[in-house]
Amino acid sequence: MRRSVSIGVLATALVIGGGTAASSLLNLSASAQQKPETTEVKIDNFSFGPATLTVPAGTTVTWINRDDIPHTVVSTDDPKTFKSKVLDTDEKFSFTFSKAGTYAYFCSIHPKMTGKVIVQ
Ligand SMILES: [Cu+2]
Repeated sequence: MRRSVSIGVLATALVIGGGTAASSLLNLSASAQQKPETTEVKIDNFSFGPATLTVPAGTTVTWINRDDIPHTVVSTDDPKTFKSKVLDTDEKFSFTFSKAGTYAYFCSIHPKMTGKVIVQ
């Protein structure tokens, strides 16, 4: 009786231990392959920061206007890959880059403001 109880406890511990190991293995592969990355570009003082951003394909990039002046985020290609509305202070614009490539963009209100997203 006592013996069978302790075997039962051991078996339970093994199942719990195995389950934990399996799920952390699952988490590892999920973060390496499936978890969408999100990266921020800050707009401040008439510039994009970082001006050049390198991300893996599938990344969602969010631009946040921290300037007290309205700005836009518009890709330079034609047709436009992405084009934000006019972003007021603290407004955001997001775009998910699913294909590899180099995406140059600028602010259509202040065309001297330029940036680049490199998708690998
Ligand atoms: Cu601007």
